[in-house]
Amino acid sequence: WSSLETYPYNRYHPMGEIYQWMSLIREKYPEVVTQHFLGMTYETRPMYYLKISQPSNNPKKIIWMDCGIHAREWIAPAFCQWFVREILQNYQDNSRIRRLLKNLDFYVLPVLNIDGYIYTWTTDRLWRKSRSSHNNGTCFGTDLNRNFNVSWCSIGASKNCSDSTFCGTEPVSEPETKAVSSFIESKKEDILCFLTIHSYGQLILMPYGYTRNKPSNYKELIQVGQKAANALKAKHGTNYRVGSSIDILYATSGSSRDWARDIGIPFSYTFELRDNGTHGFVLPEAQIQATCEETMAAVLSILDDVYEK
Ligand code: ING
Ligand code: ZN
Repeated sequence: WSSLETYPYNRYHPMGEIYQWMSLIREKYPEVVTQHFLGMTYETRPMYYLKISQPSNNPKKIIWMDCGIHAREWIAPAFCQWFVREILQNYQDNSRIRRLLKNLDFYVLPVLNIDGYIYTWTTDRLWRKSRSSHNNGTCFGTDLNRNFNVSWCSIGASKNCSDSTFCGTEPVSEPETKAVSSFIESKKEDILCFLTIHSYGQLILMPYGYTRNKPSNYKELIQVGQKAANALKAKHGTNYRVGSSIDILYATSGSSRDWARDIGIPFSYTFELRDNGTHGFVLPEAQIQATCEETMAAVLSILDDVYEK
């Protein structure tokens, strides 16, 4: 590929290409897209998010979406890119997307765990964590989705740095989680919905993972999530389950989704995209398009709903 027009959204891309893609997107749509620095990774790579926003006089609520907090879940960054393209290609002609963009700003972080993502391309396809060094360089990586400051390392996480769910040395010990936390914290009054994209398992997960207590708007979260799963299934027949993390997956602490809900962001969901385990994290490129199409339907359903409420 040599330009945005030929960028293959149905392929996985190494990090260098995703950086280039972000520049091309911002250059092609300067009236609605800006690129912003969020922070540096452990290995000192810059983290950028894209802000998609139309100029307007009325104050707008924010939708946050991050992808690739876990390195090996390649379909997640592919979906963040797909989502950005769909919004930008359609906001002028498609009345549904036009209305969303009139009332909401989208903040998209295409790859949260950049160091880990690169490591899955160069060295170990199934790496999950970041790449920070621990115990005098004897073990590497923190599970960034166990490192947020919510019931930190109480359950479903490990204090042993060689484990794949190592929670870090203290809450928000990692530069990547610091960057995301402080940004979200600074905007939390305006953030309506927090979406974090993973694979695999075909699930829409709501808070909480660390307790069986339910968030105050549990019923509404379930309704909105179930409707999204129905919209998803209508595309290609893929079945998703909807529920609290601890009820339908497993107990976890220190996740970004639970943290976002507990600092007051009303709608907070984790998506676990395809598949159900046949290919697992190594989802074939041939499934990128269908996965992104159906996920787009689910996300748009959530956005329509949360905007109404
Ligand atoms: N699963 C998620 C994990 O971090 C999850 C599930 C997400 C649990 C968010 C709690 C909160 O373990 C994968 N596949 O990473
Ligand atoms: Zn994950």
